[in-house]
Amino acid sequence: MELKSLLLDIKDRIATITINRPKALNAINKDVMSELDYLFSEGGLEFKSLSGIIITGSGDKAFIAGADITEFTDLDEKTGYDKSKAGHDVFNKIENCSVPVLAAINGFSLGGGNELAMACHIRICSDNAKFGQPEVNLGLTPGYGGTQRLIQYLGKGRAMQLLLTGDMIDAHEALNYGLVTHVTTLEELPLTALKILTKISRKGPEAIARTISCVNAYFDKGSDGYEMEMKSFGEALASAESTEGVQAFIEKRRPVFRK
Ligand code: CO8
Repeated sequence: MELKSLLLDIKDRIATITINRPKALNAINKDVMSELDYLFSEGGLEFKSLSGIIITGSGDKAFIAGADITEFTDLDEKTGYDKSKAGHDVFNKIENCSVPVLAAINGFSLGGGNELAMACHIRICSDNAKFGQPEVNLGLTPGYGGTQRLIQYLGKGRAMQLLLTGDMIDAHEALNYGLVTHVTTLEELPLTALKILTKISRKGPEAIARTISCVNAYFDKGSDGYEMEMKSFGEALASAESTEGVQAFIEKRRPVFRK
């Protein structure tokens, strides 16, 4: 698939996906969503050859200022539901990706943009970043998981306040609330993102994938995360990856998990 609204750069096993609509503050339109869907589906990114994925926005003003509001005028109840569901499906693929996905938030992270960031496994931001779910200003509710995922990071009280007021919070509040784990300058944001993913790339890739699944299971009402953890531990223990990891510890050397 030819990418029109996303830029893709792959270096040293780390893919950087840049939402590239700076004039519309990188708002998620049909193209952005279908291109993200393509990248995170079979036949898109080759996850086996990757150790991390960064999602960021083009320019120095916005990560993503929401879904593209200009596309809302043609929607009705049925197509609105369908569009919301399509977005949920894509963001679920990102959340369940076997390779860690990090949102490098370089400015406004609003509405559907913040919902995308929350579907990623790790969020870091620049000090100019602003976060919010302003859908109520438009007489709308979040439609890409905001009511469900914001609670996971902020707790019900803070999430409810942000969702009901449509207020924005700044980078430091987001750090205090646990929505992001690092605040850096805009200039240092890409390097900080790379450092985190490079550190993870030295760990066992199967262990990383299993850990992501177990953590996600906690939030999946249909899964028993404790049971999954026990099963995962047994499988990990029987794997060639853990044989190498344990042997390397005993031999006092760095493990070689990837050829
Ligand atoms: N959609 C489309 N265009 C946008 C969006 C957006 N979400 N945000 C900004 N733009 C455009 C502006 O229209 C403007 O375009 P132009 O230059 O052609 O007039 C350009 O980007 C620059 O924006 P501003 O001039 O407004 O820049 P400011 O610095 O003055 O303000 C803000 C920046 C505060 C970010 C402001 O642009 C704003 O409030 N944007 C809208 C934010 C918003 O409400 N986001 C939530 C959208 S709803 C949503 O995300 C729901 C997700 C679920 C969808 C479910 C399926 C339907």
